[in-house]
Amino acid sequence: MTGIVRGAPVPFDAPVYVTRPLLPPLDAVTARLAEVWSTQQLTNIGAQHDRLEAALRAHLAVPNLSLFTNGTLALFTAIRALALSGEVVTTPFTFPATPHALSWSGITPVFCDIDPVSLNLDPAAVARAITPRTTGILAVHVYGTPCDVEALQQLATLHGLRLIYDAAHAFGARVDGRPIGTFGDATMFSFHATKLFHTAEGGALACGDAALKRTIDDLRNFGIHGPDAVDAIGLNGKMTELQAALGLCVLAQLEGELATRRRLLARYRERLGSLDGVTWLPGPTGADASCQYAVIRVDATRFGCSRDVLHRELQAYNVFTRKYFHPLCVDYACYRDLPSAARSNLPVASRAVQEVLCVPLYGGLSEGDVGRICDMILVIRERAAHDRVAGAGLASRGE
Ligand code: T4K
Repeated sequence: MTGIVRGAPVPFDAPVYVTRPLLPPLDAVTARLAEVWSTQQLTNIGAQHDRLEAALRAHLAVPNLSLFTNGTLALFTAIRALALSGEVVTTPFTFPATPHALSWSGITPVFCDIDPVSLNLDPAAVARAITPRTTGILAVHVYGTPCDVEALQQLATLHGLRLIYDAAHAFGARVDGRPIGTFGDATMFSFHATKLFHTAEGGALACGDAALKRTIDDLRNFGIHGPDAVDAIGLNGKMTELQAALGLCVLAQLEGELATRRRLLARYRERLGSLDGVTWLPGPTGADASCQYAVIRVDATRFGCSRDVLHRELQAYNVFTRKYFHPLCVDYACYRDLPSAARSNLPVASRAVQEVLCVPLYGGLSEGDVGRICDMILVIRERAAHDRVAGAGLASRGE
């Protein structure tokens, strides 16, 4: 059943999640796995790995790329390869992996506020957070929206800092045509199943410096430099042949997935683009966009109910949105006592985290599905307005 029956949207029969992985045809995956079986090489930088590394280097248009078993270990390795220590300035509006990669490396994350429009690190706030102990900036292209790369690079250069980008959400994004993985000293990508391009679990580091790539490659393999040499304290971050084989199959389907996501994003914007109380993040569009997430901001006063109420009410229709990245990292027990975690330091992030909502976006959805989700949002909004007049119900709930 579809659409609206007697003024009420009909819930989806099956749950609609914020995302679903791109699943290539099983035959294609089996054929690749047959190649792996024939070589009996399952990991330790085999043929599938090398093929995928080369294909992604070309796709992302980066000079050097190293594949990892997940994005978090790629981030750890970038931090070690660039010899960061002391304090690193970062954003509180991200997934836990970002600040954890610093803390796990014995570095103090120094959180600073974000830009009210892009929701990425505010360069002016970064400048204020730099101290003599600062060795780097770890910035996130959150939701795939590029950071102010120019301003951050200027700060890094001025203060002699390393600049690492967490581009977990920004696969394929560009800044005025320039590939996202070509900024800063190193850029991390995540290839988790929830990402546009994935290898079930996986990740990569891009960098401009060939010597840095060699260090990264050693560090992701226990620091082994040759048959008889271990030159550094490395970890095991290698991508397996099974992951790489899947990745090659996913990459072959990527254009189709992107085209669908672009259509779905356009449909969302067409239906909800001018809705009072709903703002769309102004990320890049067209070929420059990563199309990783569809993100709205809900202004409770103008919309009629809070983001949390909308999130909960959509569940009644079998639609499972996500409040990425709620709570802020500074609200985790492990960070809450840091001086930079003070709310007074983070007014913009504190507001944004109450308003953002990621709505479903993936190639398995149809434009009709997106239309239904928009109908549901509109009906929830109308009900909140009605309740407001009546002084009860959704709008008055303090969530
Ligand atoms: N930096 C940033 C900024 C990040 O966002 C992330 C990861 C990282 C670093 C670290 O990269 P990795 O080490 O993960 O490579 C998910 C992902 O696990 C995580 O990779 C991602 N960010 C984060 C934003 O989202 P959860 O806990 O929200 O995922 P989960 O399991 O609730 O999945 C969300 C929805 O996706 C499910 O409701 C259904 C669907 N799903 C999920 C999986 C795993 C599927 O349909 N199939 C699946 O296999 O963290």
